[in-house]
Parts: sequence; C-alpha cells; structure tokens
Amino acid sequence: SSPDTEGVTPELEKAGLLNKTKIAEGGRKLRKNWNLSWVVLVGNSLVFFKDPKSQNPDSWKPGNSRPESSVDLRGAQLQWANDLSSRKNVFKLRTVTGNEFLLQSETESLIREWYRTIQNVIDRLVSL
Ligand code: I3P
Repeated sequence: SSPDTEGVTPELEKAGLLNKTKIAEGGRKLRKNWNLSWVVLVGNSLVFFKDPKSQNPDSWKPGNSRPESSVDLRGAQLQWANDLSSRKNVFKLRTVTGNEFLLQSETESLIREWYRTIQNVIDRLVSL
C-alpha cells in the first residue's frame, strides 16, 4: 500500500512527453520557444518538467525532481489551435491568470487523449 497519508497526495492522472511553448503571460503575448517537456497531470495542476531525470511518473511527488512550472487548471480553457501553429495536433491551454500554452504531439491519438483528460479535470473543478 502507499506510504502516503490517505488523501494528502493528489491523484496522478497522466504523465508523458509533449512539445510545449508558452505564448502569453498574463495576457501579454510571448515569442514562441518550443521545447520537449515532461508533463504531469496531478490533482488540479498540470506540471511541467524539463529535466530528463524527471521523466517518470513519480517525478511530481514532493521531494523529487523540481518542476519548471505548474498550471492551476481551475477555470482554465482548452481549445484546438491548429490555426496558431504550423505544427499539427496542437491545442491551447489558457489559465484564469491569462497564461497561454500550446501543447503538441506528432501522434494524434496521444494529443486527443491529453485534451480529453485535461478537459475532464477542468470540468470536475467547475462542479466542486
Ligand atoms: C518562430 C518559430 C516557431 C513558429 C513561429 C515562428 O520563429 O519558427 O517554431 O511557430 O511561428 O515565429 P522564431 O524562431 O524566429 O521565433 P510554430 O512552430 O508553432 O509554427 P508563428 O510566428 O506563426 O507563431
């Protein structure tokens, strides 16, 4: 059984490698800088790691690898964004604070699964 005290550590929903770029910060447009990122969906947050050592599902746990950044999904919006990039299979994530990210994969099924899972978390947070 888990060493975690019941209910303290949030549930790991999903983890994997995606191409990521931030395109806005607080509503201000940023220059794109695409990078491969280890993305972890846990609890109410999407957590990004750039460290290759972080590429395992336990990386998000307290005391393990330090994340590059973290996004609060409460009130966030997702939309397909093939108009915002020359890349295929791209969606945009917008936070309530006006931060915007593009997430992309060469594999359509994989990006669809990420979209669906993140949207489910966003929907769940609305009703809490
Ligand atoms: C950008 C870079 C990005 C590209 C972006 C370019 O140029 O080529 O990869 O986004 O297109 O401006 P630079 O390296 O000089 O910043 P995509 O790969 O998503 O198409 P954009 O300006 O149309 O967003």
